Amino acid sequence: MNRSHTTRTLLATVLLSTLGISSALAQASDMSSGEIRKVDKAASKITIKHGEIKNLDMPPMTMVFQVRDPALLEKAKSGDKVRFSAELKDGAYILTAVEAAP
Ligand SMILES: [Cu+2]
Repeated sequence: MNRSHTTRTLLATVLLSTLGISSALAQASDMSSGEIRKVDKAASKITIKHGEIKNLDMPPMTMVFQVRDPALLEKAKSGDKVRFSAELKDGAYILTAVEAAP
């Protein structure tokens, strides 16, 4: 009885750490590359000419993203080459992270 409990606990631990690793990898690969074309602070929107966005299954294009984090709006400048993450929420494309392209 003790042994099987230990085995189950071990399995759960292995499973959890595997999930943790794969979600970290998923986050890293969810970054897409692009170039900022326009920052509209009043409307909290940023236009990005982007490459393929794998997690959104989107081909390269130039489009407008909504921004919920004011810090992103402050940092972003037209012409910046960036890596970014975006998500589809309530029918809107939201920019969730932006960093300078390596
Ligand atoms: Cu797009």
